[in-house]
Amino acid sequence: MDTICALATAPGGALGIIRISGPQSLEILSRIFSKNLNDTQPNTIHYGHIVERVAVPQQHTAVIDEAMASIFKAPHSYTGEDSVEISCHGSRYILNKVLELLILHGCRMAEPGEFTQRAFLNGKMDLSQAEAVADLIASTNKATHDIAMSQLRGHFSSQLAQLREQLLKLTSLLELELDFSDHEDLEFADRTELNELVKAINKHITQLAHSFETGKAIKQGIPVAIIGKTNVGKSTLLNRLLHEERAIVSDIHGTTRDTIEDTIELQGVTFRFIDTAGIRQTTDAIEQIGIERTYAAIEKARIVLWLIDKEPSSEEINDIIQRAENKKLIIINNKIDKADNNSYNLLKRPTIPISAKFGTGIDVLEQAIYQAADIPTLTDTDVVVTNARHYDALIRAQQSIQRVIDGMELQLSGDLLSEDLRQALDTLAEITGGQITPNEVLGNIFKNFCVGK
Ligand SMILES: Nc1nc2c(ncn2[C@@H]2O[C@H](COP(=O)(O)OP(=O)(O)OP(=O)(O)O)[C@@H](O)[C@H]2O)c(=O)[nH]1
Ligand SMILES: [Mg+2]
Repeated sequence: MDTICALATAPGGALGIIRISGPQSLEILSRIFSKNLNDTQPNTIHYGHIVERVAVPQQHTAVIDEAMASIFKAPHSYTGEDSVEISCHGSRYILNKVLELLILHGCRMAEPGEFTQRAFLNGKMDLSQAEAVADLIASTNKATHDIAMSQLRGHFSSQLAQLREQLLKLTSLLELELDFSDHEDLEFADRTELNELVKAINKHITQLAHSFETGKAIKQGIPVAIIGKTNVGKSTLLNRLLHEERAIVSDIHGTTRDTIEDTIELQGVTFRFIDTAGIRQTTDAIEQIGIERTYAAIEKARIVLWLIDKEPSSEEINDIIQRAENKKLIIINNKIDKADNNSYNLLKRPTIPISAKFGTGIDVLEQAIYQAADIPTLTDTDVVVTNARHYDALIRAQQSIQRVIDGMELQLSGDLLSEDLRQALDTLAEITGGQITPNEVLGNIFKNFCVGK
């Protein structure tokens, strides 16, 4: 392992932090620091100067900055290696100069995520925890923060460890069965315990895989489509929810032709609102494409806000209710400031009365949207899968377990089931990187990290 360095903070602040990690950390630091810190105690902080020792035209020492150096020694550091954090002033010139000096004296610029990759390779964390570091840095609200924190603290890893234990137990029970099958009188082993165990494992994996739907929505923002006929006030509502004039509003029917998306936070959860082209019969080819996109937006949405400003026809009601099947449908009665008619005979469903234009009823609507999202109240040990790589592995593990269940129903013998069990174990181990992880997988995981983490 060589010694790497990188800027860990965004340049331009009052202070900047430069990180160094690797066996030569202290040696290289000492070459650019006013004190020799080669044999210093770990977990100490030292005040001094970053210096450039110049030989030509005459020997002198240029002071680059005042700085503090924090010293960590293997294995008690983030990466598990000897490491240093230099904090100095945040000037781009100073930070570049320090990096330049470090490289001159033997450091290499770190790749994105390389510090965390080293932490993984040195056993400081497993792969799912390393991924949680990136999620934590990217978290923008309480929900994404809580999930990343739970994963970083190893709650997902310990559930996987528990599954592993159970799978190993299952394997050994099957082996036991094989041993016994030498005795003729024990030909048909009692598989009650095996059955219960495999079903419990299946249930647990399925639960984890299912949480991905919520996890993905929380991470990317819960998609909410705003739909309805032309001119009912969809774009006005979008603007109202976003507190900005995002979409064009006019009294001309068919103003919005393409979908418009933007996100807001409600009670610590990100929602992605999609304003759509109003639904009507049209001969305009472009508007028709827009309406197709409206239907696609409904399909992708988790929540559908259907705006009306008068009694919808039974045709419209049937159409929307059919399209929004399996979605949370919220029917909104807009333009109540006009108060022409609020009595609906055909639509036998509750509506939320609002005036998008004047802001009436928006609080109630926001509350209804939040509730429709059905975000579980997460405790800090709850596990929600947010990573597609983990989801993929869980699904494959679940398929292996399903084959075990099917095999057991067919009374297959243990040696025929063990291959699928092994596969389930291996697949789950991919998540934590418990078995050798191919370099390209590691590369893919860490390339999206920031440099310096
Ligand atoms: N009085 C009143 N007018 C509203 C209200 N909401 C929207 N409007 C008006 O209704 C007209 C249409 O509003 P938009 O927001 O453009 O309607 P839309 O549903 O996006 O229409 P399309 O994009 O054509 O499908 C505009 O003149 C708005 O000012 C409301 O709550 N009360
Ligand atoms: Mg519009």
